[in-house]
Amino acid sequence: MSQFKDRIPLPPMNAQKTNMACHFCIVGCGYHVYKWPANTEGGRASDQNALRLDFTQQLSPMQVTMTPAMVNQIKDHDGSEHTIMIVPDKECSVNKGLSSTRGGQMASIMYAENTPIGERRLKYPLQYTGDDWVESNWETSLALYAGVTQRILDNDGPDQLFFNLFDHGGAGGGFENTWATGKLIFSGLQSQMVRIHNRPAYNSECHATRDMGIGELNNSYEDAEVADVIFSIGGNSYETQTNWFLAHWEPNLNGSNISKKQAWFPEETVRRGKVILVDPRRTPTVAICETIAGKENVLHLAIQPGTDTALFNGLLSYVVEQGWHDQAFIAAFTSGFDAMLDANRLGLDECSRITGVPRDALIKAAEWAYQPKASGHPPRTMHAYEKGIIWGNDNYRIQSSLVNLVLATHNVGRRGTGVVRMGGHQEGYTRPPYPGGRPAPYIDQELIKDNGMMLTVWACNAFQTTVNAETYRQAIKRRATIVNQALAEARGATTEELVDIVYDAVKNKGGLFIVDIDLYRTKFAEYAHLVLPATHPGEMNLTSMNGERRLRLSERFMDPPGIAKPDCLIAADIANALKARYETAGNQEMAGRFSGFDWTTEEDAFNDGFRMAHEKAIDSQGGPTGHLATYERLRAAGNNGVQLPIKEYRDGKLIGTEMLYTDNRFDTDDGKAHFQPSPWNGLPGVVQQQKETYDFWINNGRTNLIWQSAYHDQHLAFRKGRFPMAPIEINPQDAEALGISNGDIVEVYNNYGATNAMAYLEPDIERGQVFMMFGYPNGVQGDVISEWTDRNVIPYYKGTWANIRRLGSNAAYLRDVSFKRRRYS
Ligand SMILES: Nc1nc2c(c(=O)[nH]1)N[C@H]1C(S)=C(S)[C@@H](COP(=O)(O)OP(=O)(O)OC[C@H]3O[C@@H](n4cnc5c(=O)[nH]c(N)nc54)[C@H](O)[C@@H]3O)O[C@H]1N2
Ligand SMILES: Nc1nc2c(c(=O)[nH]1)N[C@H]1C(S)=C(S)[C@@H](COP(=O)(O)OP(=O)(O)OC[C@H]3O[C@@H](n4cnc5c(=O)[nH]c(N)nc54)[C@H](O)[C@@H]3O)O[C@H]1N2
Ligand code: SF4
Ligand SMILES: [Mo]
Repeated sequence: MSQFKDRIPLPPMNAQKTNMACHFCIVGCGYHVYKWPANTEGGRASDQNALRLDFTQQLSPMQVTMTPAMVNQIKDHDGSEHTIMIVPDKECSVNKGLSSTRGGQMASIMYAENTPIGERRLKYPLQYTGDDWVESNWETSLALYAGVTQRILDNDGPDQLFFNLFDHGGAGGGFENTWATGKLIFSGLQSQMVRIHNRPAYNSECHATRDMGIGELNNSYEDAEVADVIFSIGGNSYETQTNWFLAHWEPNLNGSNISKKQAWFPEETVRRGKVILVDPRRTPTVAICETIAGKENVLHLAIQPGTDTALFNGLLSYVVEQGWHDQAFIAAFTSGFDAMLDANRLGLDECSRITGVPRDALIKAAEWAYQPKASGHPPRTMHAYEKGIIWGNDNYRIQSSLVNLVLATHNVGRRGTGVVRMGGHQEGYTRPPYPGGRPAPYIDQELIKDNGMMLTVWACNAFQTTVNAETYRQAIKRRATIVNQALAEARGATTEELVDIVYDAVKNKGGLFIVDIDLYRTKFAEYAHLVLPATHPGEMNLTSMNGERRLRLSERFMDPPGIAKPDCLIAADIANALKARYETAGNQEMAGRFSGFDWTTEEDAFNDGFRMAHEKAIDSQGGPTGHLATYERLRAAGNNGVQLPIKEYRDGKLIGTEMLYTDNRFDTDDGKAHFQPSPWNGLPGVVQQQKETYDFWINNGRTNLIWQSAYHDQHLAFRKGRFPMAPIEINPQDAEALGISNGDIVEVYNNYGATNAMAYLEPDIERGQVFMMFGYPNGVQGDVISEWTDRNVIPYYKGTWANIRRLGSNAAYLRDVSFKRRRYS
């Protein structure tokens, strides 16, 4: 990390300045990167530093956010040393100068020699010899990759080639990389045996809402500023979409936005925003909302886990009884309302019994969100949902119920409304059509059942993040070992001989040949046979769009470690190696399937993919005008970029779209939005059985300061020190009954597996429920989740019950970790 401990060096006037959209979460906050020679520094006067701020006097509060984590020292390939500073951009409409604990540390996670990150980043391709890792080069590694792939493809067909594959934007994603991998795997190899980074099949998190005609990112962040009510379902947005919450919800909830509302909606009653949060857990977001908005403007519906479908069906039935639905809109622009209502009707008492939400709270929610305002206008209610229902009890059914309620009350296509995912990563999807059907094959289960000969793991890590993870790891490790034994016998083998050896192990002995493409040697990579080093934003140019479809270019500003490459160029290398092999074999037809990868930069992949997407791909969000976006124009558009789809390029500017469906034409064949029957149907059998057998609901998800599987964070003392082991929030009375204190190591176990966690006592957690951080390297929550999925193979990550017992304490955890409450009280 930075050599500067006591002060922060300032960028000189001539520092290089580039744009960067934070590559962690969906929000995609705008940052500026300053880079300058390490032996120079800017001065304190405003005409002596590139920030143009006058540090000779005390700056006003919030004038700039700048911390030591925002600077680092790097070295480029030519040996030149530089200081970098990555600071939030005040002019960016997304974050308005705000950072978060994750994005604010971007400089610290960039590759720098002599840091833990620098030490652990992959620099060269690595090959497993059967019992040891050795460094290799691209030529040898690609020859082996292409050789084994070709052998399997020719003899056994594409369905023996398996992939665990990212499909998002941001780091480990982006339009360049989704396109390149999609072109390789779907057009070239034509394999359907692909799962997405966060679920065990190739499907959509939002099949239901899309089937009903509504894409899941349909408003702007500004709509949250002018909504009458924000209705948040299964999201903990302060911790997970931090600056969407802070820069756009907060001004509405604290009442500072009234004049903006008045200007937007002059005829309507205007009032301070209210928020309804549906979550079985009193989250840090609930707590902070009460502080910002006052308790009287916050309604927390602490439903029983997995009962969201019943909640929405009950609210819908009540709203229709009151006549608060928009009958004109329903008649003109939708279909299927009556049949849906017949199927879903649920009385308030029954709804209250199932969800555990008191009847008067249900009525209050309906009145806030749907009862016409004093001016006679219906309220503008923005519905925002995320993993509490996406990974909830029957994704398809819950989403149908939610969108039914939203459509009936016309809370889409009007400013201040929207029914939107809060989102995970940024988006960056553009790929040729998936060659498989719906439902897609359940890839994890296929691997566990000994199917598949080769598995490529690309920018994801199911060892820590899938369901039924313990069983999954056991199967993969057992099958990897079979290949290891064969590799250990290979001495002096040429590439072709190695291909023979590997092929024999996977064809005749049940082995699995594994390749991992990542930034680090992850838990999964430990069981791979080939590990390829990738680059991430900053080391490559990358485009992604955020949760309001805002497309930006994050510019390359430094060299990658060693000989690491952008994922899109790794995909191109693989395709080109296969093409050459088929040409040598005289098979022009197969060679043709791997042509069109003669790229030298990531911009080539962008131009081939995103810009041409209207001809080649599905679901690119670029629309027929995607070709208007060029790197040059995006660079000029800076951190505000352009909201997709692009309408036109005029006067040197890309003109985008703020809100979808304002014309009430939806994404269906007939242009109408389709209601869908989705009656309440209880918990899935396997889950219900767990619930009856074990004492605790093992709720799980994220905390503010850890990003995903902690692939960077585990190397940073500040983060790992905060959580040496996955924390599990538990009610103090439950803890007492089990003899558990803060910091104790506990075992969480059930009929699927067992894992450890670090107890964190929290009075806001209900008795009989706990909340465990998911995906952590030390304590994998997925070990205790069942393999149950909905009809589209979407898992129920949030739905598992288990027992908990105290193992003991670790003196260092007790000494070093703070157990201060993480909620405002
Ligand atoms: N129990 C439980 N499980 C869950 C969830 C849950 O809520 N509960 N949530 C699910 C969700 S929503 C998600 S998104 C998944 C996350 O699951 P994963 O996607 O498996 O986890 P990540 O940590 O995001 O994995 C990213 C990997 O890519 C690498 N990487 C980063 N940038 C790059 C790059 O530019 N190129 C390459 N090649 N590699 C890169 C990182 O080092 C890391 O190893 O977990 C899912 N699993
Ligand atoms: N700090 C941080 N931010 C992140 C990430 C990260 O790793 N760290 N990851 C990013 C990614 S990839 C994603 S997908 C998003 C996820 O963002 P979120 O969905 O906000 O995060 P989660 O913690 O997975 O789950 C949200 C809530 O679902 C609740 N929940 C559980 N069961 C139910 C239920 O039955 N019904 C309802 N209504 N709620 C339920 C949980 O109590 C939890 O508070 O976060 C993104 N942002
Ligand atoms: S809110 Fe998300 S995008 Fe913004 S700085 Fe934080 S992690 Fe990055
Ligand atoms: Mo996610």
